[in-house]
Amino acid sequence: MILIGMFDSPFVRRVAVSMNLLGVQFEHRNWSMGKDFELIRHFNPLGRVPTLVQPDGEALIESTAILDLLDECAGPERALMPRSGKDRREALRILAMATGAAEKGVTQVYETVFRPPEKRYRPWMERCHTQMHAALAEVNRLAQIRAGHWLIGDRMTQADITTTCVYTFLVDALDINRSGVSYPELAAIAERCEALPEFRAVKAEWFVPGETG
Ligand SMILES: N[C@@H](CCC(=O)N[C@@H](CS)C(=O)NCC(=O)O)C(=O)O
Repeated sequence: MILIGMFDSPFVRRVAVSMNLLGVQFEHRNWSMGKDFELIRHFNPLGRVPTLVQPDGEALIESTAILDLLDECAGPERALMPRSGKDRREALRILAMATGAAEKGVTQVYETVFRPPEKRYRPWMERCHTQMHAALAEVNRLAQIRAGHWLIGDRMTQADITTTCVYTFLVDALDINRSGVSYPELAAIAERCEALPEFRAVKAEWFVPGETG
């Protein structure tokens, strides 16, 4: 399988980490959504990453859909999402908050990278900033309840993986802890996960996207 997209993207990285944890081999195409737009569009008309090209040539898009395929192939015992019930709903809730925070972070990055300064609209940036921090605070609150444990149950799940990828991305790209805001429980989860080889193997420096980068 071929995974398209750079590992500084939380969406690409959560797929790569999940593949590592599940022992799924993949080739990586380190293509930038900026300068490699046309290359990406060749596999995904939407021009987005992650895109996973399967052995039969079919390209799967949207990290959630890709993770769903990985879990299905792994089988119910090894799947990274809880199968059903309260644990699954709780995991989905954490994922919605964490990926929502990442989306609001990505929007803020694009606003500065792709728009000339005179076209930027400050109230929109502030709204995204508020939403991102509110979502992070909510995941941090949920993590506080589970302090010292995995977010769901007694093993690492997709909730921990995605939370870590999002937190690391937002620290790297937007320096979210500046101005005194901090998320100690998220930092603790990230520290625990980032130390694992499956995360370390797919860590990339933050790369500012753009038409030439
Ligand atoms: N909902 C998507 C979000 C993916 C996403 O936002 N990817 C960004 C990189 S972090 C991208 O490809 N942006 C280019 C664009 O949307 O034009 C997913 O989960 O896969």
